[in-house]
Amino acid sequence: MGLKADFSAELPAWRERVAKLVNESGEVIVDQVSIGQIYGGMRNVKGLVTDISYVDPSEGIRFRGYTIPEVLELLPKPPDSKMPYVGGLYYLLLIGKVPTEEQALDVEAEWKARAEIPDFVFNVMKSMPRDSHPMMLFSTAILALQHESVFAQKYQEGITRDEYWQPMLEDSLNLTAKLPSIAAYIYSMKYKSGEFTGPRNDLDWGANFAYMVGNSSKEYVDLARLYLILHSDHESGNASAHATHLAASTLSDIYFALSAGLNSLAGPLHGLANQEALRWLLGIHLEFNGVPTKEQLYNYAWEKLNSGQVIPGYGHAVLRKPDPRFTAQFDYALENLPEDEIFQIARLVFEVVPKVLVEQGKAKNPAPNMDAISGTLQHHYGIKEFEFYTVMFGVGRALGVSANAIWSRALGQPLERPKSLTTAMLEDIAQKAKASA
Ligand code: NMX
Ligand code: MLT
Repeated sequence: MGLKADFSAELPAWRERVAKLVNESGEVIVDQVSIGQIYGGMRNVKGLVTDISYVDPSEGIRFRGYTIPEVLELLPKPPDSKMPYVGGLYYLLLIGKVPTEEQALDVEAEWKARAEIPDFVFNVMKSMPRDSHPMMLFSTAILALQHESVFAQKYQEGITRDEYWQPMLEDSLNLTAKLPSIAAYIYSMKYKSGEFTGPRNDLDWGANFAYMVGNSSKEYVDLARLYLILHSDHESGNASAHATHLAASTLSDIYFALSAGLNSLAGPLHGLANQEALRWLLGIHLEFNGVPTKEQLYNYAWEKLNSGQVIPGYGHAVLRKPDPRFTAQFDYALENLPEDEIFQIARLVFEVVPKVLVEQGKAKNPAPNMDAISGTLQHHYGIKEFEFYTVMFGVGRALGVSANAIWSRALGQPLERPKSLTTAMLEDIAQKAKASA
């Protein structure tokens, strides 16, 4: 397998680099932590490392050093397509280099060869109540697949620590190969006829997702590729990446770890915000019987804030400017669906809501994140069942968190176990600090 050989080739230099850094500079202080940060969700505490992506507060995400426009420009694209192969993105995340077309197609071929899903996974999903949340079905299906884990089996057989990354890569390819089908099955079972069309061998991973959820138009296939790429990674501290990393740090396999990550993606302050954002836009459409005026929207936003609600899709724990993942989707909508009324509302919200949030003076970032717009595009192309959107986010996010999990194994990252204190201890520290000030 080309991907495995390319990963093997990268590894020795990385192992040497990390060992040198830790051996020579292990005592160097990187950050301090305040009582406010301990009680405040550890915001901006620098305690994690990844080389796969980095979020600059003003600029947004870079994947392996490349901005979103650069990624979309540089990755190989299928013939007549505006958006790249998602397999190429996975290669970039894993290997750190922009793939050739052959390397991107190699990942796509690996996924095709591993896409078949055992029947028991479908049976588990079928046995759940029909009104189950799609994220529960998605996470459960992934957990059921743990039965197939190569890592769990090899660990029992006693492989060495240096080899751990190999079955982790194997499991990650096996799992990511199946995700578009699992997601599309959930979509079909919950919202459509239930007659599931499996993947086609002549389509790439992103195009197959579009095909299986029932829209193979050129525009939607490109949007599906864009969506899956944009949602893949957002450095290591976001809740789904961190939860996946924490679970995997116990040497549990990627099935257990991704399921844990997805369970945290399912909260409204994280991935579920995408369904909430569309719900909020549709609510505005209903309330005003179309697109409101600026003034109506301004008052509406204030009403929501005054009733204690957050405005979904706005604000961010790290970003302090509009999210470039928002911008990429906004530009796609401007080009392809400027007349869509829900998009026009999303556009108006983008003009009005940051001003309202600034006036309220609470949110540190009044700008939109990617969830503010992602559902609007899906809704336009017929994926209207917004409870499903977080599953789509999860299909993309699996790429980033699994790439990180493979690298964590390869670099021998240990069990994650930070220290906690009691409130009395913190009060004591605070008192001593006051006394010595
Ligand atoms: N609407 C209303 N209030 C907000 C918003 C918002 N969009 N964003 C932040 N605030 C409030 C926040 O609730 C907090 O209030 P309080 O002091 O009463 O607890 C205050 O502003 C300060 O919060 P920040 O420090 O700016 O934000 P934090 O880092 O704590 O949280 C989010 C970040 C993303 C959770 C927050 O901005 C939010 O709840 N946004 C809406 C939900 C959302 O879009 N989530 C998706 C994030 C991206 N993703 O995909 O995961
Ligand atoms: C993400 O993509 O995970 C979100 O933007 C949340 C985050 O980075 O904290």
